[in-house]
Amino acid sequence: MKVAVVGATGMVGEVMLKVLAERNFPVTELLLVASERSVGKKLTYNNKEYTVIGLADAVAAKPQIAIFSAGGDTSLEWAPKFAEAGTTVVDNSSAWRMDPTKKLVVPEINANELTKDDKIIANPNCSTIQMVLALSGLHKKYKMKRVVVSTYQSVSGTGVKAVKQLENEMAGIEGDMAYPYPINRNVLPHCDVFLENGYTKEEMKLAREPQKIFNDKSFSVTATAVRVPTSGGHSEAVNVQFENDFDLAEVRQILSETPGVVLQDNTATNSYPMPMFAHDKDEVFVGRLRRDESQPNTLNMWIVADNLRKGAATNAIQISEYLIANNLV
Ligand code: A2P
Ligand code: 11C
Repeated sequence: MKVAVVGATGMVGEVMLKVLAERNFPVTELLLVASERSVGKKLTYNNKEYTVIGLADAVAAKPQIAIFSAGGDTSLEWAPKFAEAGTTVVDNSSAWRMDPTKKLVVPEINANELTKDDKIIANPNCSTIQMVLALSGLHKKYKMKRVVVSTYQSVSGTGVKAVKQLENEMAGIEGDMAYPYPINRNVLPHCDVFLENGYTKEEMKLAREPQKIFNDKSFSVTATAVRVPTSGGHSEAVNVQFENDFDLAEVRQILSETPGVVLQDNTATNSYPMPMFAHDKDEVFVGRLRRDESQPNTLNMWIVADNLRKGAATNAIQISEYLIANNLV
């Protein structure tokens, strides 16, 4: 496969290169693409040095797959140009996710919707991916009615500038701020921009994307997204009400059989998911399972994943692997 990684110099791009190499992705030719600022820069993949190229040269090279993580504006402008040239784009930005003509894919849930005609495929938001994957088997069995999610999102979700802000604050160094307030020793109820309805864009991604991924509008999601001073790994407290009652032992069984999910739930041994365990892992970790005693058919759970891996790079690469395995590129 001739593969382009667009945004190769970024935080997600770096993890994409690592994951592609780890999974022995069938790369025969690799194009590393970034902004004009980075053209000529050298990057390493599988112990080999590559020179970063610009977008126009990458389109002209007609890769079979282009995996994008270069922001929404870059995707809006350039993904159609790649598609026009015959390249299948897997895009990690929010640009195409809610476009009704584009698929929004978590491979374990809905990769079977993909066809050869899908030339721009959207990767969901990181906090959405881990939540829907953990809920997928339970939704099938008990049918979700309503989900209330509160997130505890790491600074790596915002990008390099935010990681630097946390590091500077921890070291007592003054520097550029990615957030309107300090993040060290603080918690910001503010991920992404505020919208007219009072929610943040991140909260609305969590509210809207799951219905599209499950192709099911019969349940609703409401979210509060919060930034916490962890460097990597997003955590989520999820309260889910089902149409049908459940048995906790069966819930555990379903979760332990859900592909990509790891059950980590033993209060006797203080075993529960945490960002420090999820770091550099591709799985979604689930624990603190307990019945909500305040209303029927309702479960409380705690979900953690590495937001740069399953939340971004790994999911996009799994989509690409599915395309190849099913002769869709
Ligand atoms: P560059 O490093 O040249 O700015 P992050 O989200 O970690 O900031 O990374 C964003 C990625 O998207 C980087 O690789 C960045 O490249 C790339 N990028 C940003 N803007 C553009 C653009 N206009 N054209 C191409 N790549 C872009
Ligand atoms: C965060 N979820 O942690 C964001 C980062 O829509 O892909 C990814 C933004 C997106 O703030």
